[in-house]
Amino acid sequence: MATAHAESTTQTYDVLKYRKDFPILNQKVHGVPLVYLDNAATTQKPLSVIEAENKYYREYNANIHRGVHLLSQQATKAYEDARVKIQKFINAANSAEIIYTRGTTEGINLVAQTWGRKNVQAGDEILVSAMEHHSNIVPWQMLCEEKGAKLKVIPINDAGELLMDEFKKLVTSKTKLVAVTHVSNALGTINPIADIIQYAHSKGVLVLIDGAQSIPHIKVDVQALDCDFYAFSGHKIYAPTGIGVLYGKYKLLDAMPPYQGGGDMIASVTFEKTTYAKLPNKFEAGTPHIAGVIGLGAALDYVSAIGVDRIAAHEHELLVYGTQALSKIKEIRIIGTAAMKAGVISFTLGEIHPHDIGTILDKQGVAIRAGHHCAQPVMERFDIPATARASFGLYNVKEEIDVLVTAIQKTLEVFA
Ligand code: C6P
Repeated sequence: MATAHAESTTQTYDVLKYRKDFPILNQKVHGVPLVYLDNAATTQKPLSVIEAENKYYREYNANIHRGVHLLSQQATKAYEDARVKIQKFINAANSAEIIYTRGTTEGINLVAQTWGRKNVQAGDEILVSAMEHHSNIVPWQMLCEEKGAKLKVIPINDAGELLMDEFKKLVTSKTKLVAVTHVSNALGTINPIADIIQYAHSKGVLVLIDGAQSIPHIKVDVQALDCDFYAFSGHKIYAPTGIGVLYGKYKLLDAMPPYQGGGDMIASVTFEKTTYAKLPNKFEAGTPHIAGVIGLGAALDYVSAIGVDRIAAHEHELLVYGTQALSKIKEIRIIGTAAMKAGVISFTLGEIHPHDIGTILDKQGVAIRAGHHCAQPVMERFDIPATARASFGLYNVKEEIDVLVTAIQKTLEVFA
């Protein structure tokens, strides 16, 4: 099992110091210390993020791009400075390629409804993988239904890895887009997106990457990857909910029609004709989530100060430790055993329903997610209704995995 960035740099990784930055972790639930292992659902927020939002509301709350007054100028500057931080974080060529969205879901819908409606015709094909989150399936299904296009699915093996030979066979002259996740939320698989992008481009096909689960764990360089679109959510990378990013290549975004109409996305409006603003404003209609943007900027500062590669190495240690520990429990079946994995362990426990596992673990202070993880086709592929899922963040420690193991053993006793 490997990660994309598994160099051993953990000697100086002061996890106990980082934990202190997250006040929420220091509490008891049901009378026992909280063990938060639901980071794939959402991550906790460090004080610097909470304080950045708080400072905005306390000191310079104002609408952006509109006011001549000082507070509005300060808010606009913070909002646009964050865009440059994001640009640097993912190494985009131009800050105008960074479009604020509500999250990954909205980013993918934006591409489907604008690029897709303009460029996809009857008989065209869109490729997704069998491990996609519903957010990277349903928008394409909606588009295909509207246009009479076809959605095709790249299959996966029993370990939860993409079948690359099958992928290559599925790319045809009708394929318009490959939309694939970088990291599977249900399996933890890290997909070989550089190879996928290279192959798709050799056939003249664009690629959208769902980066919801990769952004906090893998250093992303959109120019090196050469992806056409990359969508992610702030809340998975220690930022507030309700804010996300769609990266798109300038030329593509510039040629796309707007997504929503309203204030801030126009150059001029008359009843006869409206002209649209330049990028990125063209895609940012209405008053945005200004505080969220500022929080996202603070979160990227926080993560960058630690180093994404060092976080990845730490989480990889947890993944290896956790996989070994859970594998010793004979009733456990780990779903998702790819050679390249991020810090996600999905499992079933004998015949015990994952919701029961989640409930019993919760009583012991352990927060995990149970269900289909908005990836029902993955559950179908493995012939299970649901899994229990433990997922790691930069602040988790091995002792928490020990608590998880004990809590699972207690769950088995309850159902014995
Ligand atoms: N997965 C999970 O518990 P939003 O909701 O827009 O922030 O992210 C959607 C999304 C898209 N793609 C992938 C791979 C994801 O994991 C998610 C969110 C959460 O797994 C909530 S369902």
